[in-house]
Amino acid sequence: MSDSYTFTMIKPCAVKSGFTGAILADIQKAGFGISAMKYVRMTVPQAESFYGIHRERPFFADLVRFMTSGPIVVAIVTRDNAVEEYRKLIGATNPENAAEGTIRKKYARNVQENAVHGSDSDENATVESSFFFSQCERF
Ligand code: 3AN
Repeated sequence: MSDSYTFTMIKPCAVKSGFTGAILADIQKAGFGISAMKYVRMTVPQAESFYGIHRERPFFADLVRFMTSGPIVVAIVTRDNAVEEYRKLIGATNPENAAEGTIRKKYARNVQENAVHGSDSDENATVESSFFFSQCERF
């Protein structure tokens, strides 16, 4: 599918470590375009809502604390087969299991502080993109 998109976040750990530029370069080198991007700090209610699907998981409170601990970069990136290709580029959720050369292998600290987010389906890419971007912020 050409012109498909996915939603991504560069998480607080990676922003704090100064990896934003390198991660954006990896994303562009892998053939993705950027159709929306901004720098934000989520509030606790926003993070609880964004990660609502994980509300019952034992790591939920920690995840919300971490994701609100500092600014993040949110973006919509485009490519053919964007959701799947982006998940390949970032690697497994736990960096210990992430393939060599993937963004999480290179920049993640652990399963929670795992550098980046990527939507897991076209449906979630739509929901997550709309969570952060209005129509006039998307190009
Ligand atoms: P992914 O981001 O690879 O789609 P999800 O959706 O299962 O992974 O998890 C969302 C986020 O929750 C992860 N990116 C990570 O920060 C955190 N997370 C997932 N599993 C764990 C875990 N076992 N312990 C701590 N944090 C976790």
